[in-house]
Formats: sequence, C-alpha cells, structure tokens
Amino acid sequence: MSVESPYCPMVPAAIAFLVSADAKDAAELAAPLEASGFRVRVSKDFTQLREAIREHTPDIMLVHSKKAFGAELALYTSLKAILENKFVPLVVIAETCSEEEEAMALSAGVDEVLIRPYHPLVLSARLHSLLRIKALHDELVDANARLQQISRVDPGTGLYNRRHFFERLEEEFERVKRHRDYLAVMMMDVDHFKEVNDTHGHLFGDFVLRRLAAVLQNTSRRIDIVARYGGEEFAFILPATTIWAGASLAERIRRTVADTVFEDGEAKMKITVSLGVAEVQQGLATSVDNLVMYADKALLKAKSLGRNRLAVYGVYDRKAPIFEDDPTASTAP
Ligand code: GH3
Ligand code: MG
Ligand code: MG
Repeated sequence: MSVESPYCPMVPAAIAFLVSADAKDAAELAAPLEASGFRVRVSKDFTQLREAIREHTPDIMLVHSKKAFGAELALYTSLKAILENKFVPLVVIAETCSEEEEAMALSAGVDEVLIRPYHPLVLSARLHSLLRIKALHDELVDANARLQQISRVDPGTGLYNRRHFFERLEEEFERVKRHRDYLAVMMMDVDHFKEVNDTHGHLFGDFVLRRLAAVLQNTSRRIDIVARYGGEEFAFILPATTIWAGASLAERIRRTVADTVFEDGEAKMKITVSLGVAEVQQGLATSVDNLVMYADKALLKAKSLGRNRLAVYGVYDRKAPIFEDDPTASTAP
C-alpha cells in the first residue's frame, strides 16, 4: 500500500534493514514495507545488523523497540558512527514511547520515531520523505567530490594543477620537518616548445603536452605527485627521495622523453626536456617556496648548459656543476 506522487515516488530498489528480535513481529513490520516497494532484510539484533551493514550499505534502517529506550540510545549513536559520512536514515519503531524518550532518541542520532499502531500510508510517506532527504544528501556528496576533483586537476593534461601541487607540497614539507625525512622537488620544462607550435600548430602542441603528461605519469613512481605547473612546465613532488634518487628519476624521465616519438596520425616529432632537482636537507630549504626556487634555479642551470639535461641544486652531478650559492660547496668532493 503506498501513495505515489512527485514527493513520494516508489523507489523500487530501496533496501531497508530491519532489526526485530521476534520473527513474528519482523514479518508483521516487513509486510507493509515490502508492499510500498522496499526490499527488506531482517536482523535479530544490533550485532547482526552491523554484520549486514559491513556487507552492504542499506538505504534506510528500522529498529523495532519493545521496551523503554535506555541502553539502546548509545547503540543508535554508534550505528550512525560506523556509517561515517554516509547518510542512512535510522527509524525507531516503538511499541511505547514517552515524549522525553522520543526527544532523547532524536538527539542520539535517530531520524524518525514511529509509535505503533500507525497507518501503513503514514509509514510509507515518512520513509519516503527520509529517502528524499537522503537522495539530496547523496547528490551533494557526489557533487562535492566532483568539484574537489575538478579543482585539483589540469583539464589540458589530466595531471594535478599548480594549486594542488602547492597544497600537497605544504603537507609533505610539514611531514619532513617533523620526521627529518628526505623530500625532493623536480621542475621540468620542455625545450624549444615554441617550435613545436610554430611547426605543427597549437593543436599538435596540445596533443604533445597530453602525451607527455602520460609519459611522465608512467615513468614516475606511484608515490610521486606529478603536476602541470603551467604552460609547458611540470613539477614533481618526490617524497622520501634523496637528491641522488631524484637525479636518477630525472635522468630516467629525460631519456624516456627523448626516446618517445610524438605522433598524432598527421604530424610526428621528438622533443627533449630539461630538469632541475632540489632536496630539502641538501638545499637547506626553509620553506616550500624556497625549495621550488632551488629546483627552478637548477632547471635554469640545465637550460643554460645546453638543454636536454638535468641539474641538481647544491651538489655535484655528472651534468650539474655546483652552484656559487650552494651552502654545501666547501664540503663537496
Ligand atoms: P625553452 O627551451 O627556453 O624553454 O624554449 P621554449 O620555446 O619552450 O620556451 P618559451 O617560453 O619561449 O615558449 C613556451 C611555449 O609554450 C610558448 C607557448 O605558446 C607554449 N605553450 C604553453 N602552454 C601551451 C599549451 O597549453 N598548448 C600549446 N600548444 N602551447 C603551449
Ligand atoms: Mg617554459
Ligand atoms: Mg620551454
């Protein structure tokens, strides 16, 4: 039995978990729910209910309470807590209930208290009203997740954007300050990218950047954060990475990019990249901006030394001479 209206639509797949200690009561309570479109799964106590929730999240939960609420209040609160940020309406079906008990149940996290006997139409309408609120809540959670994703991602390449890069770098920087771990940052710039656009057009340029992003993602490790810093510049956060490990990753990326043929069916070309690496302890960076600036300085060095190479800030490397402003200069080999 149910009322159908724009405000009270049938929800064919709505799943209701019902807790009732007594099989006869459970059957009586389940019948009108099933008649108004719910698929009902019965548990005989809270332990069984929790097991059922672990297997599957219901759309609504109903608890049949035969006595004064008392001890059950804490169970209601803990039930809502295990569902974390999901909103699953919790309805108590009471045989008797004082106004005080009703208020306490609602304060404990219960969303609706229904006192028997009730008309099946009222039961159906109340439950559908809760499902309406749930649908709005779920839409909001989805929309927030989508917005959060959009706000982090560069649409041209699918990589993280500059804003997310700095957010994550701040987090990593705080972490290494506490644990005295290593943290490297790598900046990368495509060499003579203007020529790519000038020779094959901007659309091919865009294609190259997209493909390049995929190459960078595949070449770096899962824990690394790869971001588009802007234009044809990319930035990497390399957690738990010494300057030497960072340099070796930079060299792997340099070689992989140089070996890749960028081909979209019409045009075809190769590109090279220059990279600069800096590491917190090595460069004695005191802030995130500092660290990025050091990696940038190293990148400029790589550019000025002829491109298609890497440079590291603060230490010797095969292709990167030590910088004048390097605080470790006197101890380097
Ligand atoms: P260098 O080796 O010194 O880095 O030379 P370059 O040509 O790469 O550097 P420059 O800064 O002169 O030019 C960068 C070019 O990158 C110019 C700009 O139009 C192009 N560019 C930046 N973002 C995009 C993009 O999203 N799509 C395309 N197609 N081109 C872009
Ligand atoms: Mg550039
Ligand atoms: Mg460039």
